[in-house]
Amino acid sequence: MRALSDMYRSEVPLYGQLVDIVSSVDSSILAARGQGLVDLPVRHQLERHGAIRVGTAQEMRMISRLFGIMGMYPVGYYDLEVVGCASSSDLPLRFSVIDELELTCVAVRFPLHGTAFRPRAEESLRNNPFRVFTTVLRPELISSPSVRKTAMDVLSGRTLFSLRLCELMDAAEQERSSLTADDAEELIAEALKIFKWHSRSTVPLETYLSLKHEHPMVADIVCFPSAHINHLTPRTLDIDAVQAEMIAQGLPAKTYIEGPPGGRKCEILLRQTSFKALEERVAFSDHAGSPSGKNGTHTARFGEVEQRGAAVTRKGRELYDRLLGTAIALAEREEREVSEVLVEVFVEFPDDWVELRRQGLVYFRYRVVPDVAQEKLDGVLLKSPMRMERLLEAGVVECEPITYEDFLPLSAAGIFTSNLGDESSSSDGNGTDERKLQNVNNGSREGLERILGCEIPIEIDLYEDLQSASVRECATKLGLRDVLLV
Ligand code: OOG
Ligand code: NI
Repeated sequence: MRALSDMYRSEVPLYGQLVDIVSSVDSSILAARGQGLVDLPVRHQLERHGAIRVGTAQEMRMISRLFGIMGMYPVGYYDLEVVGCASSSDLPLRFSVIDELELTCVAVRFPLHGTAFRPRAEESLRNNPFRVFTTVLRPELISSPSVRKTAMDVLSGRTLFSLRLCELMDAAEQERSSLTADDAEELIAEALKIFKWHSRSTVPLETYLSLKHEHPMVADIVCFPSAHINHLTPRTLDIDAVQAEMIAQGLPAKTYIEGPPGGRKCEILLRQTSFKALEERVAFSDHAGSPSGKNGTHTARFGEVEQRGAAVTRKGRELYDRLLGTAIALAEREEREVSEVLVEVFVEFPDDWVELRRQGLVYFRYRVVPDVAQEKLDGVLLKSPMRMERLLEAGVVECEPITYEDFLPLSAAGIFTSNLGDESSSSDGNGTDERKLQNVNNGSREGLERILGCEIPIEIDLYEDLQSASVRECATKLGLRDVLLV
């Protein structure tokens, strides 16, 4: 991950500038608390997420193996098909090509779906807080048969994984991995090649333009020799401050911060902002794949920063989605800033940890207070079934919100789509809001699972499991059979 971050810093200088802003903002926040960067949990300082887009099922399967070797596994299914259904200059979407899309079309669908590869265990997340949002092209959603054929032909000739990388991966996957330290280093060096940007296209300019006309994402995925990482996102303690500093330093930042509104005491889910994609020079090939002498530009990469809050329960997510949908629709109707309306509408989302817990809106990790005083234990009559609330009140158990480790690329767009009238929604016509939302959730999860050869866990289930495991651990420690959350 460090190697990737270094590579990206040298490729995209603005990324380096952003990382510097984040560390100075975080330092001042910590200084105000009488702390320094060293007091920040290590994972905060290292934490990054990146995104790549691959072309074929085979590439996706190989990427999944590679990430598996690195301790990262698929979590959550993201159907991007619906993202392109909406179009508004104020839409909280962060795709690098969205500006082009806004200009040209209303009903373009993103022919992509994907998952996030990340460590699943808490312990591993502490050591390796890295995730890669990975999407794969869905050729069946490319509307033009000739473009589809071209795309598949070009992709079939691409080799993302070097022979040496394949060998090293095979060795790493042996039951008793036979990789030496040198091999591991070589594996990382070979793997980095997959994520590197090449300012060279494998196709002629006309091919690039025809794919781009179908969808800029298709051109981005198909026309280059690598699955270049399109952004690498650091995590900050205060995204509003980072945003203000980005603007002050003249970075091409968006003005809108996506996700829940700012100004909350209890941060939930994920807030993100980005800066615009770079226009990069590209040298195009001729039909034989040699340099053609023709140059052009491509917007491949953008910058993003995020602030993470608590993981919400299903009930919390429903409330979040509903409020976000209401805010976006209201902002459209009244021609006001979404961010301003969000603050008003989100008054309905409790902003107090106790309230969030009691209403079952956020997941918490519970633990018996270390070295809890005997009189406190004596103060509660420990017998099953015991209510967690009682243990918390008595100071026998403490809790903290569980951090949200996943993404929200669809909530906004999905809800927005469901709030649009039929005439402006995409091809699936006049389905009910619920039906559209179901589409958002289902997409082709099974198709992706087939490619990956495994089930993709639903992110909310993982938080639920974490919470339940922490409750069980408390019960065991206290010698109780049952501790009830509600
Ligand atoms: C997917 C980006 C998704 C996020 O932060 O939601 C993502 C892409 O542009 O390939 O990284
Ligand atoms: Ni991102």
